[in-house]
Amino acid sequence: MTRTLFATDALLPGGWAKNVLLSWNDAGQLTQVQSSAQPVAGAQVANGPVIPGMPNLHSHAFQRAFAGLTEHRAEQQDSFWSWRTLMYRFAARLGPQHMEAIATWLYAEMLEAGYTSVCEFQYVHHDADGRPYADDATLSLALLRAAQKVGIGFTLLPVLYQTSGFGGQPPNEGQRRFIRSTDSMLRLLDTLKPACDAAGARLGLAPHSLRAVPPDALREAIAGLEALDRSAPIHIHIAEQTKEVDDCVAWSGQRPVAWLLDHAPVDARWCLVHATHMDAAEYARGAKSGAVAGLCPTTEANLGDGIFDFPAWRHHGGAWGVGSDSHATVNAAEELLMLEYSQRLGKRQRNVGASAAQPHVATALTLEAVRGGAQASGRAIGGLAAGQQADFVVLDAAQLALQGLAAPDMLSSHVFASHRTSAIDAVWVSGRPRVVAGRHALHQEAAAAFVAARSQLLLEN
Ligand code: NGQ
Ligand code: ZN
Repeated sequence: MTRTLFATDALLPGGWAKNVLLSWNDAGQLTQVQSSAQPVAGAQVANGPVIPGMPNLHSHAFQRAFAGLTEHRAEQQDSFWSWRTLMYRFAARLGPQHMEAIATWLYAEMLEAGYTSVCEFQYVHHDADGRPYADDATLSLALLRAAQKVGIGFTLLPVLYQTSGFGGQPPNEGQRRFIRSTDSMLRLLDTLKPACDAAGARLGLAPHSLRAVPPDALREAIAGLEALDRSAPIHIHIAEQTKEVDDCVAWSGQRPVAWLLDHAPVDARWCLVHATHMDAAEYARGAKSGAVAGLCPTTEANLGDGIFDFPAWRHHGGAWGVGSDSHATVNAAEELLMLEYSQRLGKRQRNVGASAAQPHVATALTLEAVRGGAQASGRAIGGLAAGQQADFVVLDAAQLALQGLAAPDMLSSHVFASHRTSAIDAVWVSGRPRVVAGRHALHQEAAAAFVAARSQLLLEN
């Protein structure tokens, strides 16, 4: 097996470097990243610039199968909440085989689109009637198997979900498959830990939102997780919709991010997914907590959530990364594009995402999103440096949008001026090529199984 790759250009944590030799060990961990190197006889040579693989920090895999199917008027004024009603209807019919087929295709798509790992925020736990499966871990294990089959890095975040609104409102019918006690969640984590360890996956916990998890349960679940793994990742949906901010204020007198910072041990283990609606104090305190802001730009646009104030978060040194969430779009470059464009539209400026260190927007955003995504994943996938996993993407220097350009402009063209995945040549995870000439080995069979699963789910509608 090849354990070296030579690249004329590579994006290292400190910026672009020339003539880089990447070396890794049998475990898929980078052992050396040497710039200004000589091509080694026998080393494979990359077909274009090498960039770090992007961690996808937020996914609900099953939602891929109804992407595109809610883009029609269902109510006088559609919203996140009317979308959610349709999503619940779809989730109600899902079986373990559907889950595995959908996730297998989705994860192959992610690899082809520049993601090398994914955090799965997994909340459909029970059967269609809301009863636990004979093996309570059935649906989580289906996702883990899908990830292993296609070779994407994995962080499993089983979701705690107990109430339908602030102040302990009972769950509704559409939520029956999600609900579990704190004790049963801790038992599920115990069951999943050895399976995740054996698969090289990380196990964390996701309290769904402050709407869905009362304060006592939040405290007990985190204590239980800490007993299992003191540094495990903790993800939560926090302030996506203005209605949830208003409801939180009515319940507690505080906005959700402020409430969380005052009542939970928020630190670098945490990922605040959709921290969309914060006031100035929340931007400052949230960023300084060390938590990662989990941005899902295309989903947030698709659902009409609002615009995150990216410069404010960065001004306070906040970590951030991207997720594809509902998977209306599955493409790492496109999330960066949408993030940048939302800022341009909101602020009437250009190149908002550039930084003092990196004037090229795509370069700056890629490096920061990889770093934050790795932190949120709880795995050593933070870029092209010794000790990190050998997860990287080779751009296709022969692609029309890239031909003849300097490396930073090639990445800019990949993000801003190509037909999305078409500029990706190869994707490596843990030192193994999973995508070659733009294609995953399981592309065809996984796509066919996905379409069959989706057709079956739609028939049962
Ligand atoms: C989810 N998705 O859990 O899939 C949520 C919708 C909710 C997003 N927040 C459900 N985008 O938040 O209640
Ligand atoms: Zn989500």
